[in-house]
Amino acid sequence: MSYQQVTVEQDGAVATVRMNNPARLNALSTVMSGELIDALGQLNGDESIRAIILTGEGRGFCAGADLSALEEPYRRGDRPKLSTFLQSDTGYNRLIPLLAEAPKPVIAAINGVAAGAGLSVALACDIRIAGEDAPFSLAFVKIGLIPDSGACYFLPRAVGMARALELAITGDRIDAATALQMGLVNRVVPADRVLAESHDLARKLADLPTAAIALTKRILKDASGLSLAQTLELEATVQDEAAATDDHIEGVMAFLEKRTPTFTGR
Ligand code: T3D
Repeated sequence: MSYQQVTVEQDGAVATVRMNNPARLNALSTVMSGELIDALGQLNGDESIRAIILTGEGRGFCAGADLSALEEPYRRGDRPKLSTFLQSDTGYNRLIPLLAEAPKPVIAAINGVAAGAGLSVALACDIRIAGEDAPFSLAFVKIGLIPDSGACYFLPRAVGMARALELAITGDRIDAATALQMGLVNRVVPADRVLAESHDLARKLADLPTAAIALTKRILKDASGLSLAQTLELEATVQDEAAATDDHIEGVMAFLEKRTPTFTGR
């Protein structure tokens, strides 16, 4: 996979996708979002890849939408309909499900600032590991916009409605320690350990039953709006899918035979 603003590296069953426009703190241009969509689409369909890391080049993770693209039309007095972009082939509404609904674990290795849609992108990943000096800002309100790219879905689920509302309507910058304390990120590590820790976790996850991980991701999201009775019913249905995998048989047999299981992801 060869791109202008994204790089993809493979190390065994782990792929690292890197947003690569460091001069703009990896702001999401339409080129970058289109390339992310292409890369993630391919990695999601590649059975040999069993965990994905998303990170940024340089001192930023992602500074949100590339605002420089709006300069020309706004100076001309144009008022582009942003929904047209959001719902386009290179728009965030295509990108976010490729992260959140990937049939394998996705780790955001947050190497630096995550702002606006850059924070939304991190929230769409399954696990967030942040450097201790990484700041976070839901910057949308500072430019008169509402949170998009799934932030309205993921943020209250991560930090609760009261904190989500405060972050969203102030756009205030918070540091990594605060982000950890409120549940916005899973771990904070020294800045020079972000990628190494993300790799260690990705490798561990890649050795686990990938199909069960994919089903777990799906059911936890689907169950969040259901009653207990509906959840129990859904668990029973999805458990049949999990039990039909080779990895379920392997896990049970390995336990009974007192050996280490070898999971294939199928
Ligand atoms: O459909 C749509 O397009 C709408 C969707 C919108 C989704 C959104 O994401 S809205 C929110 C967009 N993002 C922002 O508003 C954040 C803007 N950036 C900042 O507030 C700050 O840059 C940061 C807090 C992220 C980092 O601050 P700092 O002081 O560490 O760095 P800096 O000096 O501001 O930025 C470094 C360079 O990156 C600078 O370029 P220069 O002056 O060195 O040539 C800056 O202009 C550039 N940059 C940073 N963010 C963006 C950007 N360029 C374009 N777009 C950006 N979002």
